[in-house]
Amino acid sequence: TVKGVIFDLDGVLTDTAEDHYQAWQMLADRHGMAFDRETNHQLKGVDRAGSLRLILDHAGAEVDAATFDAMLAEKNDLYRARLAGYSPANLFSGVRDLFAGCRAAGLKIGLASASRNAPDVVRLLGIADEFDFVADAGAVPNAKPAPDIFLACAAGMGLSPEDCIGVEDARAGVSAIHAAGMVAIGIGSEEALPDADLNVPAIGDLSVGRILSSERE
Ligand code: B16
Ligand code: MG
Repeated sequence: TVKGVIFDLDGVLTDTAEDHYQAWQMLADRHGMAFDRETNHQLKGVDRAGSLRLILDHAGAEVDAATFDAMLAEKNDLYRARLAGYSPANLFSGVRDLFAGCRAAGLKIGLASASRNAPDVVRLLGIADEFDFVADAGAVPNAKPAPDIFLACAAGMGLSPEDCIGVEDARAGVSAIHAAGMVAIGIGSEEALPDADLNVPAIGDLSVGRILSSERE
């Protein structure tokens, strides 16, 4: 039986995925590294250091540890500058209704974002109080596609993983949900997220009814 729904943040509840991309693109341009939107797909759901490693690999660049850390800080500054303009208007349409539906059905709501900035983002979106538990990306040993953050979120809500459903927009995230033993709902086409148990084009297309029936599909 479904008792909780665990949401990813970037690309699921709001369009920060685009801001992450723009910040990485600016960093890559500044440092003369080849990078584009296509390559960016591999970064979705991947944590900050993992993303930079992929970008450096793709560009065939190598940097020392100090430069690596400086680049991480530089990207985060670029990203946070974009967040400064965020407000509740940046919440994807349908999220509030979906959360209300989850509550009415007695389901708990959790957040499992790889982003260290997630607590700030949900505050800016005006939904910080909607969550029964917000998992801390900095406190789990292994990033997505490892199951750690989804398991930590289920535990934080006092639920067993098999009673939770995960909602993700990234392949690494869908893998993490499955590794945690949960049903995975993919926000995106079957082509983009072939491993999801149910695909919906956008969060606004998801209802509590579909969440509850996804378990039986
Ligand atoms: P930060 P999610 C992920 O968030 C993003 O998809 C990914 O692009 C980003 O690099 C990662 O968070 C780390 O974010 O640099 O803010 O710690 O999709 O898991 O909500
Ligand atoms: Mg995401």
